[in-house]
Amino acid sequence: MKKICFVLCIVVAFQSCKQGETNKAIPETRPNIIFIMADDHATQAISAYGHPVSQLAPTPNIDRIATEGAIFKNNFCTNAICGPSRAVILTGKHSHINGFRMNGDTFDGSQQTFPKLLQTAGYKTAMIGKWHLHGLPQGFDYWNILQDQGNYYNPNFIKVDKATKKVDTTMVLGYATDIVTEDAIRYLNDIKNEGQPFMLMVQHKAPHRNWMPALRHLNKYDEVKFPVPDTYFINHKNSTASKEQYQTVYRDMYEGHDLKMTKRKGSPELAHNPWKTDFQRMTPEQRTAWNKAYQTKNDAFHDANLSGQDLDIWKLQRYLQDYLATVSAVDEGVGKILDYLKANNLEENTIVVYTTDQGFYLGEKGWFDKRFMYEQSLGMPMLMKYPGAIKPGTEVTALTQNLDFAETFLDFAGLEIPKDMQGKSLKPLLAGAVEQGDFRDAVYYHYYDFPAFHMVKKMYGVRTKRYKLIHVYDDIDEWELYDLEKDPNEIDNVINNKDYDTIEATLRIKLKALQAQYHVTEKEFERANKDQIKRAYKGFERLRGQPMEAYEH
Ligand code: SGN
Ligand code: CA
Repeated sequence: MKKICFVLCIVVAFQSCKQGETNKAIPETRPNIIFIMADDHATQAISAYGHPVSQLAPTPNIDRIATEGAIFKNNFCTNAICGPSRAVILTGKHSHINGFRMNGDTFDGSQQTFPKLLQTAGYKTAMIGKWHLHGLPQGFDYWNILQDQGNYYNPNFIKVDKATKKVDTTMVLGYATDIVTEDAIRYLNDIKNEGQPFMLMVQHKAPHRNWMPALRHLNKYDEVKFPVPDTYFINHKNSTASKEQYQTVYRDMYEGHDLKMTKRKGSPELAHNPWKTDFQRMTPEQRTAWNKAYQTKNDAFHDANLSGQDLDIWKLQRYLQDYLATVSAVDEGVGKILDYLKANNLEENTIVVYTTDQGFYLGEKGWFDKRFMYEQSLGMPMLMKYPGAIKPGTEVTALTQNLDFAETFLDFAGLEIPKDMQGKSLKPLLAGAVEQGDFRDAVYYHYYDFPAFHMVKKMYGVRTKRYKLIHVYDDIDEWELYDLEKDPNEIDNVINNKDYDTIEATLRIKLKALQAQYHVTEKEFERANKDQIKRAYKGFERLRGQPMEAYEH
């Protein structure tokens, strides 16, 4: 007994000495950081931003972050696609510097990231949910990630097995958003008394395609009619890239996989199901509840016998009902985390961020998905609260980016921002030490993933407070110029309008200056092989509007 007591005393003494040292080097006020990121969550679907769609499907918990802290009204991504945005967030560097330009790339995990820097400085670091960078996370004490894109129902998670210390992939029963939230809360509970600040990344799969709501939300928006965007049936006469995309709701969504359409009940033609993986993952109970909800709605759809634009609008309604129902579980999860912080006295000293990897189209221009440099996908919702430093109700109108997140967290943690990071800390802005208009005069963008899913061509450009200049290249070579004040829907490409010649010239100079500032070289503008492009168009053409046999019932 004496011996045990002696060993215990030594351990306690050693630990308090270790903590004492840490505390001396870094002040105790270092905030905890909880970074919550959804996947493809449009600004239009967060009620704090006020868009009419979100008013019919409010997000009261996410909105709490805005009410208690700051809402960013002009936050943008540098490259509107999943993996690249995540790599920018981790490194504070543009895609061409961190090396992750498109989804198929592999993230060089050995490079500097903000979680690694926080970990070295004594933070406990964790990453739970969608990772999507290929390769395993580095710089985290704990991680538990969804395999690949992740599945909504009974998803596979990859983590290090505690007993064997080996990396293990296991199917976890339940709904992805809930599992991620629960693991985040369990983690917080495990570490809250360890005396170290923490940085936790909670990264949901929802509301990513194919928008499968939780069972409790399957009927949530059945009765809601969402507004049809003015541009839903636009003809894209001023933009070849817009004309040649494959992400139009009424042309490209798969009837089964995306729209959950089924044949009329009792129909004999329900056998073939190329998208059955999601469905097959479900338990019999889940599948029964799912079938019941959708078959009832689908029978009503068949009775209505819709065609033409009525059918196109019905598809938009089905898309939005499902998309927003998947958002509901995310919002509930955010509420649980906020409640946990409050109940455990962690609220005062914890920064909470809510964002997503990039914006998304909810029918604007007829589209779903992202990739383009237009407002819906270039824009990224961003909310941040920190009672110690951010005044409730703060509105940030400065041009900010996902490129700034790493720098901001390091700054709040009292660490030096490495010189090779390319963004700027948002801390002075939030403290009112910098005028909103002085923070940044333009943002730089570059999307590379072509030819690929949705066939959105490569493009780069510059956006200032009022104007946007885009160069679309690869199998075409086209410039687009928009006056966001006069034409917020970006349908009037004024590149050939003489009245804008001076503005265009100024934007071209700005674009060159940004490319020089961010060390962009000629090799970033390589074009794809022509045959490869042709083959891709053919391949994706075959996939357009896959028929409803896709879901078997
Ligand atoms: C999947 C989706 C696409 C989506 C990409 C990239 N198709 O391929 O619609 O653009 O992911 O999304 S699906 O039918 O498989 O859902 S990202 O968020 O990972 O960048
Ligand atoms: Ca995404």
